[in-house]
Amino acid sequence: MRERDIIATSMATFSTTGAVHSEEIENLVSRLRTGDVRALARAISLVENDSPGGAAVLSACFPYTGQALRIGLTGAPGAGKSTLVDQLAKHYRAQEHSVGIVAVDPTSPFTGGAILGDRIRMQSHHADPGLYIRSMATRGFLGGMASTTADIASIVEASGKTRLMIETVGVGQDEVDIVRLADVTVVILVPGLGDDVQSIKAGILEIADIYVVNKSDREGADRVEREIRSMQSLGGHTEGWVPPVVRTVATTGDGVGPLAETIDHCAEWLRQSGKLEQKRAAAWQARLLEMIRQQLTRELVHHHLGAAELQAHARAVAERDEDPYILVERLVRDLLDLHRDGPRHPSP
Ligand SMILES: Nc1nc2c(ncn2[C@@H]2O[C@H](COP(=O)(O)OP(=O)(O)OP(=O)(O)O)[C@@H](O)[C@H]2O)c(=O)[nH]1
Ligand SMILES: [Mg+2]
Repeated sequence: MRERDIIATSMATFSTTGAVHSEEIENLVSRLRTGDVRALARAISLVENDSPGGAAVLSACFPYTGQALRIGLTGAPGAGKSTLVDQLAKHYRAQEHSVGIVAVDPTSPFTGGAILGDRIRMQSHHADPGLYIRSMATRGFLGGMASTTADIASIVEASGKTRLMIETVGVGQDEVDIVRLADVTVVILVPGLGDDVQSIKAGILEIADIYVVNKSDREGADRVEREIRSMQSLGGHTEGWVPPVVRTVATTGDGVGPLAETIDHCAEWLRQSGKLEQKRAAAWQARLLEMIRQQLTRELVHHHLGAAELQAHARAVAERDEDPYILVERLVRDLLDLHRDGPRHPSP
């Protein structure tokens, strides 16, 4: 199929709902495929704001995803993630890769927030069409952080990027979920934060494919590396892979070449061993569940649970006039019944 036909086919499903101007979306996705940065930004906004065209955009982008290598990078605030991501981007650009960066949680006190930081970063790459950086605020997404990040990453990838980096702060549950979107996960540690390694031990054991000791120009890099090694005796998260430790100085670029090689090596190992497929399927399983949850909520809100009704129910439940368990069951059953009898799914 020609590219336009592929996009048109995925559009057809959505145009029947009448909610989307399919031609406009088709046009938008064709444009972002040719590297039009404004089209890319607009497509992302549609999804980020949960606009009616969002699902259609994602569906039209979907056939063009799955080829890029997705690298997740996480670490404490100020660990040097953005600096390192920039260096990796530079490295990949020199290798003729096109690069997309999605930075999540820009609210760190260290850099005054990524809004400022990323604007500065954007400037230094300003004229490079092979690099796209998008930072996401952490305000309440209907679909949850991980799901929205995944969607945005897909759109960026569909624009033809072959290396996709997802940068997140910290190692909380949200980050673990986000990082699950990645093929290869890099956990960044730095010397001089006391028992930092110990305190985030559980989280990083679960997700790290590669450890980076950044700020290795500082004292204490040896100790961090030793701590990582001693934790590793407890076992890694992917069977058959012992996460390597790479030292870097992101500000000078020292160690960035070896880090890129280690990432490639890990990706190759994942591919060869069949673990990459497993990882991606597991990520999709979590995402599908999340998407179903989202869609049900949307339908519910759309059909018979407006803000006013929700508020009325909430008040009634708080005053013990209504049983929430029975209520929720009824709402969902009504929704399903509605669809069974409705025009979109006629009963046999
Ligand atoms: N000495 C030294 N400083 C570094 C190194 N890498 C980064 N820095 C500095 O550390 C500070 C934080 O770097 P960022 O790249 O903004 O760190 P980040 O992890 O992205 O920070 P947040 O996004 O705010 O969490 C900056 O002042 C960097 O210049 C390094 O290897 N050595
Ligand atoms: Mg940063």
